[in-house]
Amino acid sequence: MNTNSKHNHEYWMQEALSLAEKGKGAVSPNPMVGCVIVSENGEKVGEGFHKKFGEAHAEVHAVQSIKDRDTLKNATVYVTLEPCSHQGKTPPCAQMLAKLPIQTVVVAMQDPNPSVNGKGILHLRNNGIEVEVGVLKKKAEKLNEFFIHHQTFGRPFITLKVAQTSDGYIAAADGESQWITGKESRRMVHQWRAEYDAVLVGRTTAMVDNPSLTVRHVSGRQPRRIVIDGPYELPKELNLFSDKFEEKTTILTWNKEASATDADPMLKVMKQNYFRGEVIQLSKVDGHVDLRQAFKVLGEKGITSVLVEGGQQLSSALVRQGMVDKLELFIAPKLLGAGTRSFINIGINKMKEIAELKDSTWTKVGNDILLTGYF
Ligand code: AOF
Ligand code: ZN
Repeated sequence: MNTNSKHNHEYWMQEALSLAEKGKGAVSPNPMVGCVIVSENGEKVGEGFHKKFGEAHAEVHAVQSIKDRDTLKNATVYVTLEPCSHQGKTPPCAQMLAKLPIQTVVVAMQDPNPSVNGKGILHLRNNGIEVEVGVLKKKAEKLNEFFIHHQTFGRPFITLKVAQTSDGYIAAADGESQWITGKESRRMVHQWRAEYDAVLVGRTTAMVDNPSLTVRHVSGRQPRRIVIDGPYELPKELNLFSDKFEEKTTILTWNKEASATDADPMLKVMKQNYFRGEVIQLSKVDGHVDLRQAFKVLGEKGITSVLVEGGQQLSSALVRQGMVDKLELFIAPKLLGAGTRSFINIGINKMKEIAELKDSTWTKVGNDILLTGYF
């Protein structure tokens, strides 16, 4: 068997990608990484993936899983991300691999992290190891779209999630919106909450829906909950502030009176109500919290992804300012006839200004359909 054929490379890289995915929800802000080691005669002899933030990298687990060290001779290592070259929380993987009697390292994509970014590949090549880059690159990039975005732009990847009726309404005339979609779609959203670093809502949604934004119906870790409250006036009794829930709720405000200390009387009351919050003071632009600054600060705090769950005003502002990366739009086979129309108002009046999503796909979820697309 020709162990280096394109077909084999893709086969083993797919295994490594499937392994990487097992780290979903547990490794952020670091990437999901998987690694498979294939011996000279074409057998898989080792595998591993990055399991938890701050712990051993995928390559280390894969090498540790090898039973017979002799099988490493002239072996091929498949890894979904360029092996690291820096001393971080763990020693550099490229250096570790370069000391093994392996022949080839096949990498799906270069690491966008500035402390690696090609240096891992260079180190392997300088030590006589063949390196092939780009096998299943698109899939690897998709898997780590949050990590790549955060490393490249320093701010989180932003997804806008919307549920609407088939006639385009996001709420009834009386403002009620629970529930437009079916339970399968709602379960999917809870799964996403467990996978995104943070969930964000605007002030009106917090007031009208009083959401908890917690993960239910599925198991998984809780995301950070973020609410924009420019004037810093939301009632302290809202679920976001008062539920006995350990995950922090972050309030983004322009109000200069707000502060993160006990000198802030509102925060003091909220803390008595079990609030484990954080207040981030930002600039005011056109009467609203400076969203660009908000995401920069969140990025600096290690938040790589944000799921925006409403409402219309916040969503429109984000789309207008070009900050939304992905749209997840659920469309239910239901009609509301009159109500709040269109999940965003982005001021497009002419056909020639029409906005078209990229890489769009349609998926059936229960009785709803889900449109996924990129801005
Ligand atoms: C991971 N897991 O399997 C690989 C990573 O903070 P450290 O020391 O864990 O290093 C994190 C960086 O290492 C990460 O941003 C990425 O550039 C590189 N590769 N990271 O957490 C892994 N292979
Ligand atoms: Zn590493």
